[in-house]
Amino acid sequence: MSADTQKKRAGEAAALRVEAGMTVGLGTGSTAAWFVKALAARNLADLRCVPTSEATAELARDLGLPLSTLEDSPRIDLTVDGADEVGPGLALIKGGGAALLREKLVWEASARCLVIADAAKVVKTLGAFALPIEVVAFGHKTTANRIADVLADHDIAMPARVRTASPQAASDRVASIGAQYVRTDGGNLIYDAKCGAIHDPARLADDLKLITGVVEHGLFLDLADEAIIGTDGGVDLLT
Ligand code: ABF
Repeated sequence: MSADTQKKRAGEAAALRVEAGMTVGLGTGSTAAWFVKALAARNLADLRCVPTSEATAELARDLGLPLSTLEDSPRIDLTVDGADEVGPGLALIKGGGAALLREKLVWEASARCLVIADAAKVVKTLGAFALPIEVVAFGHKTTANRIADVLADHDIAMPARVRTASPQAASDRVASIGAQYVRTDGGNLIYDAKCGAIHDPARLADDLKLITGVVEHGLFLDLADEAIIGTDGGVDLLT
């Protein structure tokens, strides 16, 4: 069975957790897209939906879901979102979709957070997936040097690399410095750190946040309440 079928199963199972009248955080990525589609199909009354990216906002709008903002809906009942890795204790790596900052802001405003993923996302140790780190564009190369120093303190030798758009996308844009860089909805850059294995996620998370120029990182720790994992046989629940 394909990963996409597993993602669809997880997304559809998560949509059944939403009740009429709820304020719902809508995640970003292909798994979250299955959730958004299934939620729209339920036609629940009096929903308020807070998207975690412009891409999700567009999808939700096209499907007729009523959108709100974090400013207008600061208390969210349930957020459903994907992840790049689901580790022990529901520690996550997120940010492959370059939406980690808005995602984390929505997650932290939520009473409950539900992760949805295909089976391959479940890992014993975080870090095989490169850790996304959101960095302000101004002076980003000097910030990258400071990130490298912190990674070295965590025995991670590989330097983080700035995420670039596909060559085709880059060539399609007006040639200007930085045009080839992936930009987040907030206009920042993403650096991806190939950590290999992260043995102390909490310490790494704290150290990264202390770096001037780092806005946020993709370690989501103590934020997920439950995970619905799509499998070939159906769905598994992790708490
Ligand atoms: C988003 O979902 C990101 O944080 C994460 O990178 C992505 C996972 O993508 P997909 O669901 O397409 O595998 O929330």
